[in-house]
Amino acid sequence: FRFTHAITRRPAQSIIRGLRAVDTGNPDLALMQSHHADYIAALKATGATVIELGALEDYPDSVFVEDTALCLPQGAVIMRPGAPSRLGEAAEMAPHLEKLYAEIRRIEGAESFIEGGDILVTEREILVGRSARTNGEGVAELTRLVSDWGHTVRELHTPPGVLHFKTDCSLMDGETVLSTDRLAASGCFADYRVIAVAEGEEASANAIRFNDKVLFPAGFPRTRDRLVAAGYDVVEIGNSECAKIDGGMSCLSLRF
Ligand code: CIR
Repeated sequence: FRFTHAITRRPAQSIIRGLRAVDTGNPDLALMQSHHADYIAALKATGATVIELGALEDYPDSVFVEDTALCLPQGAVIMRPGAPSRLGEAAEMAPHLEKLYAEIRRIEGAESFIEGGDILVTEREILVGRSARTNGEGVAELTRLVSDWGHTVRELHTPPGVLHFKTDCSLMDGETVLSTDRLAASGCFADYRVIAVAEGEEASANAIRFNDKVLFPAGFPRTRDRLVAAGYDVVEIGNSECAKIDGGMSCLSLRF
């Protein structure tokens, strides 16, 4: 959760065609841009360098850069998003990571699909939830790619109907995760301290610990209060527009 860099991408006008499980109306671009600016300012306030990439109109969901790559200390792995409309976003990210990393590896198998939103990196292991976007072949290929970098991958299941593994959980520090009850009930965090998301506030499980701050979606006061009581410095960021297309705090950046 200590990072010197983040990569973000400006939302495109095509964001109104962003994928969503349930249609509750299109995001308002101007409001999303304002939330996005607040998000970037919060990252920078911790002292990190933020690389802000330009909008990609051909990819409505490209603001959600997290899904395109996994950034580890030893190198970066380019993902193969399982959403057909998002597959090309990974190739758009690769040249930027090539400038920053000595070693880049790629998920390449024609049957392998994996999105960064399904990957939670803790200080001990990499947890990957299979989902509608991430399959067993994708997890197996990632496992092979990172093993000689010293990483262990543990394969889990994203709860049914939940977009990504990290839709329902976030790393708060080396031993603590924020999680919904429906995900923690699977026992996947038995070796961690778990802070439970308040009932009815499941949409706040996707937050990020970034250096000394926790970036947390606005509008979930009971869960926010639990984090504050646990000693975290919580910064609330508006997420109403990203939420309409199933996006949250982690999706909006690559962190390394
Ligand atoms: C999608 O369905 O792919 C986007 N509308 C939302 C992606 C959210 N990304 C993430 O959780 N890492």
